[in-house]
Amino acid sequence: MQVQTIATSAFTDQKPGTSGLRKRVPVFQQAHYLENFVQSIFDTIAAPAGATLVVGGDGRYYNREAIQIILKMAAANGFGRVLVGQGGILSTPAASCVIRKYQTFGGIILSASHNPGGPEGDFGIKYNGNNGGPATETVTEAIFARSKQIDTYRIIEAADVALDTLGESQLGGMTVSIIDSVADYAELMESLFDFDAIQAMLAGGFRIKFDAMHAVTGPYAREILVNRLGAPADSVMNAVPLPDFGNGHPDPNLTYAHELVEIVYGDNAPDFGAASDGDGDRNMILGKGFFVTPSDSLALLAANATLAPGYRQGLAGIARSMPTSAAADRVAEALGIPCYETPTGWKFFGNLMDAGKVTLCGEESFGTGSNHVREKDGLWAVLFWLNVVAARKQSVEAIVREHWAKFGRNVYSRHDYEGLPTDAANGIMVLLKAGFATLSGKQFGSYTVKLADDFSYTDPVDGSVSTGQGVRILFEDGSRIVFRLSGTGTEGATLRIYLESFEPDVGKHHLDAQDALAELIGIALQLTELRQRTGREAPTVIT
Ligand code: VG1
Ligand code: CO
Repeated sequence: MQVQTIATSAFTDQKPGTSGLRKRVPVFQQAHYLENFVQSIFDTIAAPAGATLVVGGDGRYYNREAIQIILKMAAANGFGRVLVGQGGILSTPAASCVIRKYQTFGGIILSASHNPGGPEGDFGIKYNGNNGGPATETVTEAIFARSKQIDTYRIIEAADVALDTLGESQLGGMTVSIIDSVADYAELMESLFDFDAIQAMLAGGFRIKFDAMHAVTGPYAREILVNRLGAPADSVMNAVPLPDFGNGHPDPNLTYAHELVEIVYGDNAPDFGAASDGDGDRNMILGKGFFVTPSDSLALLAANATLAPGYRQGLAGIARSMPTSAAADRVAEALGIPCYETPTGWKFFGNLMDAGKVTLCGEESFGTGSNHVREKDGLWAVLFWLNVVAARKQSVEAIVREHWAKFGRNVYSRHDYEGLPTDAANGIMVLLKAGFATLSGKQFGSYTVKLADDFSYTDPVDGSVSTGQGVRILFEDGSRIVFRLSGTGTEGATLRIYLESFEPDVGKHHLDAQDALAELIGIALQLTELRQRTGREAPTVIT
């Protein structure tokens, strides 16, 4: 085996964001760019010689090229074996599943999630540890620090590996195992949910539509929903993963999944609709003409968890990201279990799950998951919902309305302003923080500010502290406005405004969230001087 040590110079911008390093494809295609980051990962994790790694991605443009580079670098860095999803495909939750099942040292996931793909789109890479979860902030900071100092990387000279053929081959002194991308994950799903009940429901005429958005979940949805559960083949749409996602934006929300939304809000709508994102970790759940807010979805799955065989013994606790609504907190209280509030990003849930403190986790950004893996999991949420609907024999809408009647409704919405000039966005955050000292006690219409701060989190397991995790304006009546800048974008800045109020009155539960939150929306615009500073009249995306 010919190991080459290649001289390189460091890039200064390889700082992982909310979920790994994400850049435009041409940035990753620069000479040494990917190699530097991969070597920085290997230098940081210091795997013992002969260790096993998992590698796979969401199939976007540059996935295969990147995998060839990573394999040759893994061989040069002393790994003994790499498990690769067939064709280079592994959804993010499937990668987590494989890392855990085969007890590997860790894994590298190639994805920019919901960001557009193609030669001019985005690419991304992240490292997950042996628990199957995204590296903690301590590790990603160390990788970043290393990337700023790196001056050589190691790679072997070898022919490309055939990624499409199942089986083993040798690369230098390392074994490459091409594994079925779907089988291990599908088996895990079958162990958690009542497939017989779902199958019977589907056979009885319950109609579903799942939109894979031309992204990674197509093969997974086909195998699970069609082959194993017996749904008609046309229940899965846009099921072939494409390197450019069909020029779409594989983000399952009311804006970008409009094709599905038109179907479930149209004539002869199916009983259940769902979609997932580029890398398969997000989910959107729809009933006939009805949208389930992700925060409500988490609360609802928690309240109904024992209907699913994998959760029959109950939940240890729940965790939600700070901007996610407090609907789950109400369920946790009723169940007498703890509820943790973490910063945005799945990497903060790992320690809590590893320590057995929580079973379910969720984010308002269409992310829900549990301790079955250490990533959020789109199809898992879909199957969980189907299991709940099959057990309760009610419509999605009826289940949500009953939940609100019992617990009250946390009215919730997120307004995203995408593609803002970075200066303008930073200026808004500075303005908000400058107001902290004087905001408390201040009256805005019918709302009085109780507290304004920048959220920081102390991990209850390892004591690590993460600061600067979002500006919170908390009002006396429990309503909130949260402001954050996105850490996953690659162009300009995205300002996210999260709005929440609580409505105990069933008579008002039918109200549209935008109407119910109108006054808070006005306060958010006033506090940020958004229109004056950005010239924007309306958000890019409302969820
Ligand atoms: C967004 C979401 C966050 C999620 C992250 C990764 O981050 O808000 O909740 O964990 O994407 O999801 P940000 O920093 O842009 O707000 V995924 O599906 O991209 O892996
Ligand atoms: Co994703």
